[in-house]
Amino acid sequence: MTASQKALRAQDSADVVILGAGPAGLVLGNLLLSAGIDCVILERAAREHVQTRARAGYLAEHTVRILERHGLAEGLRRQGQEHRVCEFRTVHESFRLDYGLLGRGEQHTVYPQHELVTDLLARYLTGGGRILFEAEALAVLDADGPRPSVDVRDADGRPGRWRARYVAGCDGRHGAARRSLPEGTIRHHRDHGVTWLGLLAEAPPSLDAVGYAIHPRGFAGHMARSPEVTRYYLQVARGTAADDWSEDRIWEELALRLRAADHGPLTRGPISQRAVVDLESDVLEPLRHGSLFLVGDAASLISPSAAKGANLAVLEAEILAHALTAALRHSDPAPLDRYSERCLAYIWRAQEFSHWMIRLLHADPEGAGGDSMFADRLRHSRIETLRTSRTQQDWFAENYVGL
Ligand code: RFL
Repeated sequence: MTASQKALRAQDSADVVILGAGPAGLVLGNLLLSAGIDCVILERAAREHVQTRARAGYLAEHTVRILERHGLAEGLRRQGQEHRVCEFRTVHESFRLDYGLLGRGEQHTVYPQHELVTDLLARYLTGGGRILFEAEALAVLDADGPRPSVDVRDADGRPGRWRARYVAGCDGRHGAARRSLPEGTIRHHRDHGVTWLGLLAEAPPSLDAVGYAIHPRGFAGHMARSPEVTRYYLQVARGTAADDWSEDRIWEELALRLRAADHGPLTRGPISQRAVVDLESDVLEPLRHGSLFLVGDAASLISPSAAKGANLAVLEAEILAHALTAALRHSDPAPLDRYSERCLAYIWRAQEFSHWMIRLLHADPEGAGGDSMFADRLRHSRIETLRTSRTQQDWFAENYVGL
């Protein structure tokens, strides 16, 4: 019998059913496992897909501390790279901020998200954790009652049902947890009117810093992922398809916006992945509906401009793990009652900073209303304040790395 066939037995159950094996689901699974809580993870994709999906890379110190606290940081300690400088380039000037010396003196650890996911998964399986791949959650049922359940479908389309005491929706923005929320759940949503072409280049980093180019032709970004791989972003017109740009055109435009002529050439290499990202944010309120809890991207989608999504996912997973342990081990429901409020405070703070970054890096989108020159002047002033004011730099550093 295959793992997914086992999922189809009618009476499968676990105290906590976790939907999704991203950073949120796997951190939660590991923490529950070490607390001796009976849990299972249901993951729609195949294991290979989960372990190779390149996404985030910048982990805040707070995130590293959580992972360390629970013995989950071995890989990132071994292979992660410390980053603490970002460089802003405009057509007028460029300046660097060593945020490791500003604010709280914290820095990022760069460690590709799929490597972290691979580590977390290995650890979960070694500890005896249960996980079903290619098991898609369809709906969470009876979340308001004492015995919720999750309808699933395996890769061959066969249905099954998992019974639970609690369900953790760690299945991202298009998952079943969000679809199962009652009518009237509040979803605060903002489309920032900006689109990025996200690129992974098989090329060493071109700068020893995160690079942010603020250019009349649009934003361009440079972020190291490893000594061999670099992520680049190019702001493109809404509606652009991922394959619309040739590799030559991409490198020329990156070089132009990052002002390679003044600062040195970019190290080119094959573009191995490309994706179009419309910058959008949303927050669901509340993050709890009866026995169903939203975690990570399922709780709040945050534009990647400030690299907060995976960091929030890990933080929320730890908060929920403690709360579920208190409820299931010590019959103390109070931390679960506080889960939504606690997490929303972090989420809104991260959203606010991410919004500030978007307005720093991009011109006002067309149709935003008002005088676009006015918005441009404001943006110029914002950059100047960041360049010249130590107070503003401290604020930036604290929010850039912190949560
Ligand atoms: P994930 O990682 O999306 O995992 C959700 C999992 O759920 C599965 N799933 C289902 N499983 C069962 N049934 C269903 N119905 C299901 N529907 C979905 C999926 O297959 C998947 O395995 O969510 P999670 O765990 O909440 O983690 C969130 C982070 O992945 C995300 O916030 C970050 O990647 C955002 N982000 C970044 N965050 C950072 O903190 N630092 C960064 O440097 C950073 N860079 C980025 C990013 C996101 C990016 N994209 C995707 C726009 C760069 C990019 C390009």
